[in-house]
Amino acid sequence: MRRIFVAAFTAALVIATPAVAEARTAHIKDAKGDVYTMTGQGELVKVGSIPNADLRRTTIRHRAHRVVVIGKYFDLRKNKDFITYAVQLRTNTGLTRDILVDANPEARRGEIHFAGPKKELRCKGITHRISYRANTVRISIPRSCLKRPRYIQAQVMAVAVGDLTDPNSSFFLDNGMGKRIPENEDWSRKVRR
Ligand SMILES: [Ca+2]
Repeated sequence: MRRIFVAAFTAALVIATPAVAEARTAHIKDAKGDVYTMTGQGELVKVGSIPNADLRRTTIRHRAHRVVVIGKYFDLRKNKDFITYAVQLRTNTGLTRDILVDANPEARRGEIHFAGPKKELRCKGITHRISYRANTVRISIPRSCLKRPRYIQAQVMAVAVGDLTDPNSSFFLDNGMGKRIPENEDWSRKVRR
């Protein structure tokens, strides 16, 4: 039922904003304080604003040769957390790719992973950059790795896991799509080339 409602709502938005759907850049704002954690019973509970988890904004640019995604956090810092910025892209042909940037105390500059539905794939020329000063994670993907799509759509999520040596450590997640529920699976609007 929820899915049907979400689909209907998304369709209504698309109809209401035809001009905007043509843009080559999308900005997705996300609220402050909408970070969730999971209890021992597997229940998701909202915990407010947590460093390294609370997303503020995502910018998606569809350029001539590259797709650039910039995730901005409210507070990205070098503490003991293991952090992941996760982007899923979908193209007009139905191709989906997962792009993950992982960073931790041993690897502050982070590592990037590019994967299809079943396994990690090679993407020559993919780059990433984490700026703890600007609170951003920037990902740049050659369009050739996405089979030169006409348009792309994105979903974004941030995950932070606390000090792994601490048995009471928890994990935090924020869905960056601007809805106050972590289970949100809405895609961004189409960002065309
Ligand atoms: Ca947020």
